[in-house]
Amino acid sequence: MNTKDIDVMVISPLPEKMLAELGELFTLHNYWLASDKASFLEKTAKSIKGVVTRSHLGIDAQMINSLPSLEVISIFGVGLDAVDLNAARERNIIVAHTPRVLSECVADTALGLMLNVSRRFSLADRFSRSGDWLKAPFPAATRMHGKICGIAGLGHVGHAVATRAQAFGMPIHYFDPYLQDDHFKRYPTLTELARSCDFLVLTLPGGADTFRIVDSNVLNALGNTGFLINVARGSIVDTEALIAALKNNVISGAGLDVFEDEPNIPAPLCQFDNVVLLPHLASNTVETRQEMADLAVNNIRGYFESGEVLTPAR
Ligand code: 8YV
Repeated sequence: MNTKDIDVMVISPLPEKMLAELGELFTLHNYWLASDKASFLEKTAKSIKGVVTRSHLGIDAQMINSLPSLEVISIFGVGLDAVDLNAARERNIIVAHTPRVLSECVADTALGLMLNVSRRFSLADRFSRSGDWLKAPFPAATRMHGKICGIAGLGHVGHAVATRAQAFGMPIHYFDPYLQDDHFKRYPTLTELARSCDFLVLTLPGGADTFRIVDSNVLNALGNTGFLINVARGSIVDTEALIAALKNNVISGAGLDVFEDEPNIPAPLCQFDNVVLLPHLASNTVETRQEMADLAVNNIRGYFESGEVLTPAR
């Protein structure tokens, strides 16, 4: 089926190859490139039938409602927290995203952060480069294997973290309000999970239900031998509470791939030697980004060719 006369708007930058593929399939309108967004919308809004956007930028109700012909939103990414799903539902607009294809890479990153904060690899790298090794040996760090891995959110990513942590001999404890897996020890609250574990790994979805649920109570429960790992969304953690906890040695350290106001990282976080900071790279490998791109393109193509997307948001 020829889809070339269908108008599709791209809201955020996308991988070059993916953009080229979309450009071959549809008439593309690159909102993200427009310097005057208002006049761009005035000219194009009426005819736009499909939107492609990245998960952490999403699409809000105002934008959805400014596109009267919109039928489908394809998200490059799994997170739905930045998409106004209610506004889409009200108009029967289909929303698709890219679950599963990125779970393994995100879990790899979680394990990398766990090892890095406990064994202090980033700090040791700075220590080695600076010549400090010539002055004194690097101090002993904390063992990871055998410690308790607490997973908040036992979806695909949470399970992939569990598989890896088990290979390190780590018992798995978890908190998930909806999902259950009897192989692992379940806790009814996040605070109880934090109290029980050595590494608290966040793999929950972002959004109103999880907004800043990692607060000072949870951090106190994690305690001064515990590490916080966030590969989910910055919004899940109360950043001020985390900074205070690090300042007062309430927790032992943190490994963070995501932040409340990305790409802005609060300056105090950069001061701590027991914190490892990453620029939201968990899914960012060549292979996984290609699989995400293929799925996001096939979702929007599938919708216009057969009326169905492969991986709808539920
Ligand atoms: C990306 C993500 O960094 O899929 C998600 O929800 O957060 C990541 O994979 C990115 O937003 C992809 O667009």
